[in-house]
Amino acid sequence: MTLRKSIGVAAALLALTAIAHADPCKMFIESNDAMQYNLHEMIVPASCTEVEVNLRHSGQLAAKVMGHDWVLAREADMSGIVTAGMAAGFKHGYLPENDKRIIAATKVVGGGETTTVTFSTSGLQEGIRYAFFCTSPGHSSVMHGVFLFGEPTKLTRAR
Ligand code: CU1
Repeated sequence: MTLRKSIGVAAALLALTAIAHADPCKMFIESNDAMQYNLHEMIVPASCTEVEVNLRHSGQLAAKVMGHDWVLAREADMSGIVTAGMAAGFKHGYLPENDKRIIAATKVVGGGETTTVTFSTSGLQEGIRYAFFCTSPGHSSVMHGVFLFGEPTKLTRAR
């Protein structure tokens, strides 16, 4: 391959990546060895019928030591799910089985790993405060954020 050709291929790949990231129904969130997400708010337009969330662990620590997941629920359900997840343990991805409060969840990943979850927005309502959080024991106090579906201005004041 000539240099010019490889530059052309690289440019085409970059353009493709830009298109993928521009899709508002596809979200990318990172986590690290310092027990952090890189986002504190995620807003999905009401036009999305499906949402794809990609969670990357950019650290190096193993899943058993510093594993992270991405779980979506109503904000009021977060602490209950986290407690039940802790009881379920690592073997079950720190998630209670068949828990209807969980809207979407990824598996737990360790450093260098990526995981994806795709879910329908048919169960989501505008104006409700949802939360995304990590169910690894002790993580949700830091690793959580607000998740909104549709116009943020329609958010009700009440929790
Ligand atoms: Cu975590």
